Amino acid sequence: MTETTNRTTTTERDDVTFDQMKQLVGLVQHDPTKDPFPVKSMDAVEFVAGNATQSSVFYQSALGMRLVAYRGPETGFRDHRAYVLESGSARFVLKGAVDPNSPLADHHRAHGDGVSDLSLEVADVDRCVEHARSQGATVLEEPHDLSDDWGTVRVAAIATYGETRHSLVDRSRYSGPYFPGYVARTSGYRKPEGAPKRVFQAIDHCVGNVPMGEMDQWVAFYNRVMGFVNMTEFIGDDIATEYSALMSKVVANGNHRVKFPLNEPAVGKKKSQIDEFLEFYGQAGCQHIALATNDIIGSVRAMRAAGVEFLEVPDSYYDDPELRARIGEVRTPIETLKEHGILVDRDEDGYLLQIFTKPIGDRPTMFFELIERHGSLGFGIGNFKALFQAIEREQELRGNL
Ligand code: TYF
Ligand code: FE
Repeated sequence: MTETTNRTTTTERDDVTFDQMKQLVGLVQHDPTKDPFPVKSMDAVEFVAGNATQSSVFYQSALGMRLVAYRGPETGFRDHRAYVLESGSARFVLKGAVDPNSPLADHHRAHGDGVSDLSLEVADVDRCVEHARSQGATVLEEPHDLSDDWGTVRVAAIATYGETRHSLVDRSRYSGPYFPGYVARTSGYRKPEGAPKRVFQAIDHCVGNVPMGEMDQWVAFYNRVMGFVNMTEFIGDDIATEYSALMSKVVANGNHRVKFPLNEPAVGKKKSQIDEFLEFYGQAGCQHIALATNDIIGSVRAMRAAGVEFLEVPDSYYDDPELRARIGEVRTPIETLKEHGILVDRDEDGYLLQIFTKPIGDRPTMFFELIERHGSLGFGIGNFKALFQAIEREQELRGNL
Protein backbone atom coordinates (compact mmCIF):
# COMPACT_ATOMS: atom_id res chain seq x y z
CA MET A 1 0.00 0.00 0.00
CA THR A 2 1.27 3.43 -0.80
CA GLU A 3 0.87 6.43 1.40
CA THR A 4 0.39 9.95 0.19
CA THR A 5 0.76 13.05 2.29
CA ASN A 6 -2.20 14.95 0.96
CA ARG A 7 -5.58 14.35 -0.49
CA THR A 8 -5.02 13.37 -4.09
CA THR A 9 -8.52 12.35 -5.16
CA THR A 10 -12.01 13.67 -4.60
CA THR A 11 -13.99 11.47 -2.30
CA GLU A 12 -16.32 8.89 -3.83
CA ARG A 13 -19.10 10.51 -1.87
CA ASP A 14 -19.03 13.63 -4.02
CA ASP A 15 -20.34 12.04 -7.18
CA VAL A 16 -23.70 10.47 -6.29
CA THR A 17 -26.55 12.86 -7.16
CA PHE A 18 -29.86 13.47 -5.37
CA ASP A 19 -31.83 11.74 -8.13
CA GLN A 20 -29.59 8.70 -7.96
CA MET A 21 -30.11 8.58 -4.18
CA LYS A 22 -33.86 8.86 -4.65
CA GLN A 23 -33.80 5.82 -6.90
CA LEU A 24 -31.24 3.95 -4.78
CA VAL A 25 -32.60 4.32 -1.28
CA GLY A 26 -36.08 5.86 -1.64
CA LEU A 27 -35.62 9.49 -0.54
CA VAL A 28 -38.77 11.51 0.22
CA GLN A 29 -39.40 15.27 0.53
CA HIS A 30 -38.69 16.76 3.95
CA ASP A 31 -38.36 20.20 5.55
CA PRO A 32 -35.30 20.10 7.87
CA THR A 33 -36.15 23.45 9.50
CA LYS A 34 -39.00 21.81 11.45
CA ASP A 35 -36.86 18.84 12.46
CA PRO A 36 -35.60 18.77 16.09
CA PHE A 37 -32.61 16.61 15.10
CA PRO A 38 -31.88 17.14 11.38
CA VAL A 39 -29.74 14.33 9.94
CA LYS A 40 -28.15 14.68 6.50
CA SER A 41 -27.03 11.09 5.95
CA MET A 42 -24.94 8.29 7.40
CA ASP A 43 -21.42 9.60 7.91
CA ALA A 44 -19.80 6.19 8.32
CA VAL A 45 -20.32 2.70 9.61
CA GLU A 46 -17.49 1.92 12.00
CA PHE A 47 -16.55 -1.72 12.51
CA VAL A 48 -14.27 -3.25 15.10
CA ALA A 49 -12.37 -6.14 13.51
CA GLY A 50 -10.10 -8.81 14.95
CA ASN A 51 -7.70 -7.98 12.13
CA ALA A 52 -8.57 -4.67 10.46
CA THR A 53 -5.47 -4.90 8.26
CA GLN A 54 -6.78 -8.07 6.61
CA SER A 55 -10.44 -7.00 6.72
CA SER A 56 -9.54 -3.89 4.73
CA VAL A 57 -8.43 -6.17 1.88
CA PHE A 58 -11.67 -8.20 2.12
CA TYR A 59 -13.76 -5.02 1.87
CA GLN A 60 -11.81 -4.04 -1.24
CA SER A 61 -12.02 -7.44 -2.94
CA ALA A 62 -15.46 -8.62 -1.79
CA LEU A 63 -17.33 -5.32 -1.65
CA GLY A 64 -15.30 -3.41 -4.23
CA MET A 65 -14.54 -0.58 -1.80
CA ARG A 66 -11.67 1.88 -2.19
CA LEU A 67 -9.15 2.60 0.56
CA VAL A 68 -8.96 6.38 1.08
CA ALA A 69 -7.51 7.07 4.53
CA TYR A 70 -5.62 5.55 7.43
CA ARG A 71 -4.29 6.15 10.89
CA GLY A 72 -2.09 3.90 13.02
CA PRO A 73 1.33 3.54 14.61
CA GLU A 74 3.12 4.90 11.50
CA THR A 75 1.13 8.12 11.77
CA GLY A 76 1.83 8.49 15.47
CA PHE A 77 -1.36 6.81 16.66
CA ARG A 78 -0.50 3.80 18.79
CA ASP A 79 -3.84 2.50 20.12
CA HIS A 80 -5.24 0.92 16.96
CA ARG A 81 -5.14 0.88 13.18
CA ALA A 82 -8.07 2.41 11.31
CA TYR A 83 -8.74 1.92 7.59
CA VAL A 84 -11.28 4.14 5.83
CA LEU A 85 -12.98 2.68 2.74
CA GLU A 86 -15.54 4.23 0.42
CA SER A 87 -18.00 3.08 -2.21
CA GLY A 88 -20.26 5.71 -3.76
CA SER A 89 -21.81 7.64 -0.85
CA ALA A 90 -20.96 4.91 1.67
CA ARG A 91 -18.03 5.06 4.05
CA PHE A 92 -16.79 2.22 6.28
CA VAL A 93 -14.12 2.61 8.96
CA LEU A 94 -12.42 -0.60 10.12
CA LYS A 95 -10.61 -0.50 13.45
CA GLY A 96 -8.38 -3.14 15.01
CA ALA A 97 -6.48 -2.96 18.31
CA VAL A 98 -2.68 -2.59 18.26
CA ASP A 99 -2.15 -1.87 21.96
CA PRO A 100 -3.23 -4.94 23.98
CA ASN A 101 -4.86 -2.51 26.42
CA SER A 102 -6.89 -0.78 23.72
CA PRO A 103 -10.63 -0.61 24.49
CA LEU A 104 -11.07 -2.07 21.01
CA ALA A 105 -9.44 -5.31 22.19
CA ASP A 106 -12.15 -5.53 24.88
CA HIS A 107 -14.82 -4.73 22.30
CA HIS A 108 -13.60 -7.55 20.10
CA ARG A 109 -13.35 -9.98 23.03
CA ALA A 110 -16.96 -9.21 23.94
CA HIS A 111 -18.60 -9.04 20.52
CA GLY A 112 -16.29 -10.44 17.87
CA ASP A 113 -16.23 -8.54 14.58
CA GLY A 114 -19.11 -6.08 14.53
CA VAL A 115 -20.42 -2.55 14.20
CA SER A 116 -19.42 -0.15 16.98
CA ASP A 117 -20.71 3.14 15.58
CA LEU A 118 -23.44 4.14 13.12
CA SER A 119 -22.23 7.68 12.70
CA LEU A 120 -24.45 10.39 11.28
CA GLU A 121 -23.63 13.52 9.36
CA VAL A 122 -25.51 16.50 10.80
CA ALA A 123 -25.36 20.24 10.11
CA ASP A 124 -25.49 21.29 13.77
CA VAL A 125 -23.87 18.93 16.26
CA ASP A 126 -24.59 21.13 19.29
CA ARG A 127 -28.28 21.50 18.50
CA CYS A 128 -28.66 17.73 18.04
CA VAL A 129 -26.85 16.95 21.31
CA GLU A 130 -28.92 19.49 23.24
CA HIS A 131 -32.13 18.00 21.87
CA ALA A 132 -30.96 14.44 22.56
CA ARG A 133 -29.95 15.34 26.12
CA SER A 134 -33.30 17.02 26.78
CA GLN A 135 -34.97 13.76 25.76
CA GLY A 136 -32.87 11.68 28.14
CA ALA A 137 -30.18 10.35 25.76
CA THR A 138 -26.78 9.36 27.15
CA VAL A 139 -24.17 11.76 25.76
CA LEU A 140 -20.94 9.71 25.40
CA GLU A 141 -18.88 12.57 23.96
CA GLU A 142 -19.69 16.24 24.34
CA PRO A 143 -19.44 18.36 21.16
CA HIS A 144 -15.84 19.31 20.42
CA ASP A 145 -13.67 20.39 17.50
CA LEU A 146 -10.91 18.31 15.91
CA SER A 147 -8.57 20.21 13.59
CA ASP A 148 -5.62 19.75 11.28
CA ASP A 149 -4.29 21.43 8.12
CA TRP A 150 -7.45 20.43 6.23
CA GLY A 151 -9.81 22.24 8.59
CA THR A 152 -12.09 21.37 11.47
CA VAL A 153 -14.60 18.60 12.17
CA ARG A 154 -17.09 19.08 15.00
CA VAL A 155 -18.10 15.80 16.60
CA ALA A 156 -20.08 14.36 19.52
CA ALA A 157 -21.51 10.93 20.31
CA ILE A 158 -24.68 9.55 21.89
CA ALA A 159 -25.42 5.99 23.01
CA THR A 160 -27.93 3.71 21.33
CA TYR A 161 -28.74 -0.02 21.82
CA GLY A 162 -26.11 -2.22 23.47
CA GLU A 163 -22.62 -0.77 23.17
CA THR A 164 -23.45 0.82 19.81
CA ARG A 165 -22.91 4.57 19.36
CA HIS A 166 -24.16 7.29 17.08
CA SER A 167 -21.34 9.74 16.49
CA LEU A 168 -22.65 13.07 15.19
CA VAL A 169 -20.35 14.69 12.68
CA ASP A 170 -20.30 18.12 11.04
CA ARG A 171 -17.62 18.01 8.34
CA SER A 172 -18.76 21.13 6.46
CA ARG A 173 -15.52 22.95 7.40
CA TYR A 174 -13.23 20.02 6.56
CA SER A 175 -11.62 18.98 3.28
CA GLY A 176 -9.34 16.14 4.42
CA PRO A 177 -9.68 12.48 3.51
CA TYR A 178 -11.65 11.54 6.66
CA PHE A 179 -10.93 13.01 10.11
CA PRO A 180 -8.13 15.11 11.57
CA GLY A 181 -5.26 12.75 12.36
CA TYR A 182 -5.92 10.48 9.39
CA VAL A 183 -3.68 10.52 6.31
CA ALA A 184 -4.81 9.91 2.75
CA ARG A 185 -3.93 6.39 1.72
CA THR A 186 -4.48 4.31 -1.38
CA SER A 187 -3.98 0.61 -1.90
CA GLY A 188 -2.06 -1.62 -4.26
CA TYR A 189 -5.12 -3.85 -4.55
CA ARG A 190 -6.36 -4.19 -8.15
CA LYS A 191 -9.87 -5.31 -9.08
CA PRO A 192 -10.16 -8.36 -11.31
CA GLU A 193 -10.88 -7.64 -14.97
CA GLY A 194 -14.59 -7.17 -15.69
CA ALA A 195 -15.44 -6.27 -12.07
CA PRO A 196 -18.13 -3.59 -11.75
CA LYS A 197 -16.99 -0.01 -11.09
CA ARG A 198 -18.77 -0.29 -7.73
CA VAL A 199 -20.42 -3.26 -6.02
CA PHE A 200 -22.71 -0.82 -4.19
CA GLN A 201 -23.40 2.91 -4.24
CA ALA A 202 -24.96 3.70 -0.87
CA ILE A 203 -26.07 2.39 2.51
CA ASP A 204 -29.80 1.64 2.39
CA HIS A 205 -30.51 0.64 6.00
CA CYS A 206 -28.80 -0.56 9.18
CA VAL A 207 -30.68 -3.05 11.36
CA GLY A 208 -30.46 -3.35 15.14
CA ASN A 209 -31.28 -6.47 17.16
CA VAL A 210 -32.48 -5.79 20.72
CA PRO A 211 -33.65 -8.13 23.52
CA MET A 212 -37.24 -9.35 23.73
CA GLY A 213 -39.62 -6.64 24.88
CA GLU A 214 -37.25 -3.75 24.05
CA MET A 215 -38.16 -3.02 20.43
CA ASP A 216 -40.89 -0.51 21.24
CA GLN A 217 -38.72 1.42 23.67
CA TRP A 218 -35.99 1.72 21.02
CA VAL A 219 -38.54 2.86 18.45
CA ALA A 220 -39.63 5.47 21.02
CA PHE A 221 -35.96 6.42 21.56
CA TYR A 222 -35.49 7.17 17.86
CA ASN A 223 -38.82 9.05 17.74
CA ARG A 224 -38.15 11.19 20.77
CA VAL A 225 -34.38 11.64 20.83
CA MET A 226 -33.65 11.80 17.11
CA GLY A 227 -36.99 12.90 15.64
CA PHE A 228 -37.16 9.76 13.48
CA VAL A 229 -40.54 8.75 12.03
CA ASN A 230 -42.05 5.27 11.88
CA MET A 231 -42.23 3.60 8.47
CA THR A 232 -45.24 1.45 7.71
CA GLU A 233 -43.61 -1.91 7.08
CA PHE A 234 -43.34 -4.04 10.21
CA ILE A 235 -43.48 -7.61 11.42
CA GLY A 236 -46.05 -7.91 14.18
CA ASP A 237 -47.26 -10.69 16.42
CA ASP A 238 -49.21 -12.38 13.65
CA ILE A 239 -46.24 -12.94 11.30
CA ALA A 240 -43.92 -13.60 14.25
CA THR A 241 -45.78 -16.58 15.66
CA GLU A 242 -46.37 -18.03 12.20
CA TYR A 243 -42.74 -18.34 11.05
CA SER A 244 -40.35 -15.48 11.75
CA ALA A 245 -39.80 -15.70 15.54
CA LEU A 246 -39.06 -11.98 15.46
CA MET A 247 -40.85 -8.68 15.51
CA SER A 248 -39.62 -5.68 13.57
CA LYS A 249 -40.38 -1.99 13.17
CA VAL A 250 -38.60 0.58 11.03
CA VAL A 251 -37.68 4.17 11.92
CA ALA A 252 -36.23 6.70 9.47
CA ASN A 253 -35.03 10.29 9.49
CA GLY A 254 -37.26 12.91 7.86
CA ASN A 255 -36.22 12.31 4.25
CA HIS A 256 -35.75 8.52 4.73
CA ARG A 257 -32.09 8.78 3.79
CA VAL A 258 -31.27 6.98 7.05
CA LYS A 259 -33.41 3.93 7.87
CA PHE A 260 -33.02 1.81 10.99
CA PRO A 261 -35.16 -1.33 11.30
CA LEU A 262 -35.23 -2.72 14.85
CA ASN A 263 -35.81 -6.41 15.59
CA GLU A 264 -36.61 -8.23 18.80
CA PRO A 265 -37.02 -11.99 19.30
CA ALA A 266 -40.54 -13.39 19.48
CA VAL A 267 -41.71 -16.67 20.89
CA GLY A 268 -42.11 -18.82 17.80
CA LYS A 269 -41.99 -22.46 16.88
CA LYS A 270 -38.20 -22.46 17.05
CA LYS A 271 -35.42 -20.50 18.76
CA SER A 272 -35.32 -17.05 17.23
CA GLN A 273 -32.43 -16.06 14.95
CA ILE A 274 -32.44 -12.85 17.02
CA ASP A 275 -31.69 -14.86 20.17
CA GLU A 276 -28.80 -16.52 18.36
CA PHE A 277 -27.43 -13.07 17.48
CA LEU A 278 -27.86 -11.74 21.03
CA GLU A 279 -26.16 -14.82 22.49
CA PHE A 280 -23.10 -14.58 20.26
CA TYR A 281 -22.82 -10.78 20.12
CA GLY A 282 -23.32 -10.72 23.88
CA GLN A 283 -25.94 -7.96 23.84
CA ALA A 284 -27.95 -5.75 21.49
CA GLY A 285 -26.12 -4.78 18.32
CA CYS A 286 -26.20 -4.15 14.61
CA GLN A 287 -27.39 -7.24 12.73
CA HIS A 288 -27.14 -6.26 9.08
CA ILE A 289 -26.23 -3.43 6.79
CA ALA A 290 -28.17 -3.24 3.53
CA LEU A 291 -26.12 -1.95 0.60
CA ALA A 292 -27.95 -0.26 -2.28
CA THR A 293 -26.88 -1.29 -5.76
CA ASN A 294 -28.22 -0.39 -9.21
CA ASP A 295 -27.08 -3.72 -10.63
CA ILE A 296 -27.62 -6.50 -8.12
CA ILE A 297 -26.68 -9.22 -10.60
CA GLY A 298 -23.29 -7.64 -11.28
CA SER A 299 -22.83 -7.10 -7.53
CA VAL A 300 -23.67 -10.71 -6.61
CA ARG A 301 -21.45 -12.03 -9.37
CA ALA A 302 -18.49 -9.94 -8.17
CA MET A 303 -19.02 -10.88 -4.53
CA ARG A 304 -19.36 -14.60 -5.28
CA ALA A 305 -16.20 -14.44 -7.39
CA ALA A 306 -14.45 -12.97 -4.34
CA GLY A 307 -15.64 -15.91 -2.23
CA VAL A 308 -18.63 -14.39 -0.42
CA GLU A 309 -21.38 -16.89 0.44
CA PHE A 310 -25.07 -16.04 0.25
CA LEU A 311 -28.12 -17.63 1.84
CA GLU A 312 -29.56 -20.28 -0.42
CA VAL A 313 -33.15 -20.05 -1.61
CA PRO A 314 -34.87 -23.27 -2.71
CA ASP A 315 -36.04 -23.59 -6.35
CA SER A 316 -39.60 -23.82 -5.04
CA TYR A 317 -39.44 -20.09 -4.21
CA TYR A 318 -39.06 -19.26 -7.92
CA ASP A 319 -41.40 -21.95 -9.21
CA ASP A 320 -44.30 -20.80 -7.00
CA PRO A 321 -47.04 -19.59 -9.38
CA GLU A 322 -48.28 -17.19 -6.70
CA LEU A 323 -44.90 -15.43 -6.64
CA ARG A 324 -44.83 -15.21 -10.43
CA ALA A 325 -48.31 -13.69 -10.48
CA ARG A 326 -47.61 -11.23 -7.67
CA ILE A 327 -44.25 -10.07 -9.06
CA GLY A 328 -45.25 -9.52 -12.69
CA GLU A 329 -42.62 -7.97 -14.95
CA VAL A 330 -39.23 -7.16 -13.42
CA ARG A 331 -36.07 -6.02 -15.20
CA THR A 332 -34.62 -9.53 -15.45
CA PRO A 333 -36.25 -12.87 -16.20
CA ILE A 334 -37.12 -14.80 -13.02
CA GLU A 335 -34.78 -17.52 -14.33
CA THR A 336 -31.84 -15.12 -13.96
CA LEU A 337 -32.86 -14.26 -10.40
CA LYS A 338 -33.15 -17.98 -9.66
CA GLU A 339 -29.70 -18.63 -11.06
CA HIS A 340 -28.23 -16.07 -8.63
CA GLY A 341 -30.52 -16.74 -5.67
CA ILE A 342 -31.91 -13.18 -5.68
CA LEU A 343 -35.26 -12.55 -3.95
CA VAL A 344 -37.93 -10.25 -5.36
CA ASP A 345 -40.84 -8.41 -3.74
CA ARG A 346 -43.46 -6.00 -5.02
CA ASP A 347 -45.74 -3.53 -3.24
CA GLU A 348 -47.99 -0.64 -4.33
CA ASP A 349 -44.99 1.62 -5.08
CA GLY A 350 -42.89 -0.77 -7.14
CA TYR A 351 -40.56 -3.69 -6.61
CA LEU A 352 -37.20 -4.53 -5.09
CA LEU A 353 -34.55 -7.20 -5.55
CA GLN A 354 -32.55 -8.37 -2.53
CA ILE A 355 -30.12 -11.04 -1.35
CA PHE A 356 -28.43 -11.78 1.98
CA THR A 357 -24.90 -12.96 2.73
CA LYS A 358 -24.15 -15.53 5.41
CA PRO A 359 -22.56 -13.97 8.53
CA ILE A 360 -19.28 -12.38 7.45
CA GLY A 361 -17.24 -13.01 10.59
CA ASP A 362 -16.57 -16.02 12.79
CA ARG A 363 -19.60 -15.51 15.02
CA PRO A 364 -23.17 -15.98 13.68
CA THR A 365 -23.85 -12.26 13.99
CA MET A 366 -23.35 -9.53 11.35
CA PHE A 367 -24.20 -9.98 7.68
CA PHE A 368 -24.82 -7.85 4.59
CA GLU A 369 -27.83 -7.44 2.33
CA LEU A 370 -27.73 -6.18 -1.25
CA ILE A 371 -30.85 -4.31 -2.36
CA GLU A 372 -31.85 -2.93 -5.76
CA ARG A 373 -34.95 -0.75 -5.49
CA HIS A 374 -37.34 -0.04 -8.35
CA GLY A 375 -39.86 2.22 -6.64
CA SER A 376 -40.58 0.04 -3.62
CA LEU A 377 -39.85 1.78 -0.32
CA GLY A 378 -40.25 -1.43 1.69
CA PHE A 379 -37.90 -4.08 3.03
CA GLY A 380 -39.13 -7.19 1.22
CA ILE A 381 -41.96 -8.28 3.52
CA GLY A 382 -43.15 -10.77 0.89
CA ASN A 383 -39.79 -12.54 1.20
CA PHE A 384 -39.76 -12.84 4.97
CA LYS A 385 -41.02 -16.43 5.02
CA ALA A 386 -38.49 -17.75 2.46
CA LEU A 387 -35.73 -15.64 4.02
CA PHE A 388 -36.35 -16.74 7.60
CA GLN A 389 -36.55 -20.37 6.53
CA ALA A 390 -33.17 -19.98 4.82
CA ILE A 391 -31.70 -18.34 7.94
CA GLU A 392 -33.11 -21.15 10.12
CA ARG A 393 -31.50 -23.81 7.92
CA GLU A 394 -28.13 -22.16 8.61
CA GLN A 395 -28.94 -21.78 12.30
CA GLU A 396 -29.70 -25.50 12.47
CA LEU A 397 -26.39 -26.39 10.75
CA ARG A 398 -24.60 -24.31 13.40
CA GLY A 399 -26.41 -26.25 16.14
CA ASN A 400 -28.20 -23.15 17.40
CA LEU A 401 -31.82 -23.94 16.63
O1 TYF B 1 -34.23 -5.24 6.97
C1 TYF B 1 -35.20 -5.94 6.81
O2 TYF B 1 -36.25 -5.74 7.41
C2 TYF B 1 -35.12 -7.06 5.82
C3 TYF B 1 -35.60 -8.35 6.32
O3 TYF B 1 -33.48 -10.81 10.82
C4 TYF B 1 -34.96 -8.93 7.51
O4 TYF B 1 -33.85 -7.13 5.32
C5 TYF B 1 -35.52 -8.72 8.73
C6 TYF B 1 -35.02 -9.36 9.85
C7 TYF B 1 -33.93 -10.20 9.73
C8 TYF B 1 -33.34 -10.40 8.50
C9 TYF B 1 -33.85 -9.74 7.39
FE1 FE C 1 -32.73 -5.49 5.49
